[in-house]
Amino acid sequence: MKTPIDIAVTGAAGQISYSLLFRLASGELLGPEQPIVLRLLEVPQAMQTLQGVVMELNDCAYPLLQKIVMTDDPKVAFDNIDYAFLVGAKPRGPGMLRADLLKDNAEIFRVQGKALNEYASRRVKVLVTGNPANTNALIAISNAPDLGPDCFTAMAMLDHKRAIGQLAEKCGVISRDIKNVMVWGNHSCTQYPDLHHAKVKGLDALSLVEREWFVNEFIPTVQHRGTEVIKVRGQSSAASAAHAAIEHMRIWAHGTEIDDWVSMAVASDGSYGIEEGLVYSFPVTVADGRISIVKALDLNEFSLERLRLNEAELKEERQAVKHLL
Ligand code: NAX
Repeated sequence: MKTPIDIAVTGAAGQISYSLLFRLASGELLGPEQPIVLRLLEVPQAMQTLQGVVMELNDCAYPLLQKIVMTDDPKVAFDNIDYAFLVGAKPRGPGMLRADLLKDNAEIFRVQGKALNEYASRRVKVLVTGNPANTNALIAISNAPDLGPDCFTAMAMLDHKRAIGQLAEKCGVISRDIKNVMVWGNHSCTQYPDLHHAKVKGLDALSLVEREWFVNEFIPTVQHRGTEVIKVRGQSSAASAAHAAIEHMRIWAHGTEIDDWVSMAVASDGSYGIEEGLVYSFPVTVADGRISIVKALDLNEFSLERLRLNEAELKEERQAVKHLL
């Protein structure tokens, strides 16, 4: 039997985790041979709900699930972990300003960044899902100097999958027929889902759809998909977000396909003129656990303008939390 691998999930009593935990426990991330320990972090008020979720996990009798740790202490949650799904964050309350939300959540990620720095394995892979995900990841990076930025990412995978879903529907193909879609920038309505390099069954996507559809339907649909799901379902995206989180980590652990890339928010290295250090979604490839930004793609003025808008928005977010960096 292999040595178990420890995976931390924060916000473990929330709705994304209600889908995520059961899929992790069944072995979807690391495969059917790899035992795991789940280390679940919540706030004290949510411990009873979390207890109920743990009862259900136990009731599944998953053969790979070696142990479950429930805690409200980040030190315990992050002890020697190799993977961290940072899902927990405060939702935006009624009348709450975006700046207030940024500040409240920033504090959570300052504390968790410090705890990861001290207690996590030196090769930990951290995925920030809790919003505002890019800036939360930036705060965690700033508070984890011994780990370094390469250990941290924020989630753009749901946006990436939404873009593939929309294009597949439009072209009447299945998702597997689509390659090289990308989503640039911030996980917000400013994000830029880009089809300029996308292929559908090997053909240029933009030769198959009208430019009008790309600009006036595709881009806004992907940008506002989260709001639309809330309107129709009455609750924010949960199962799709959990799926995206697993896909993101699975690809980080096992690599991208040879002829494709995915979108991940990582610390910018200055590529495409995006200020170094900002956590920004780029097209990336992954090999041997290392993420590389896809370089030197041709971008027209239409795309560059949208990339700059995202950069400006992320700089504004950074400004709002600068006391924590
Ligand atoms: P829920 O409100 O259902 O769950 C959040 C959980 O986090 C709660 O149980 C809460 O008690 C817990 N929590 C709060 N502070 C915590 C702390 N300091 N430590 C540990 N746990 C803490 O939200 P859910 O629908 O699960 O969404 C979670 C986060 O994901 C939200 O911030 C949401 O905005 C964000 N999303 C991000 C997406 C992305 O693509 N990056 C897409 C989906 C989702 O909207």
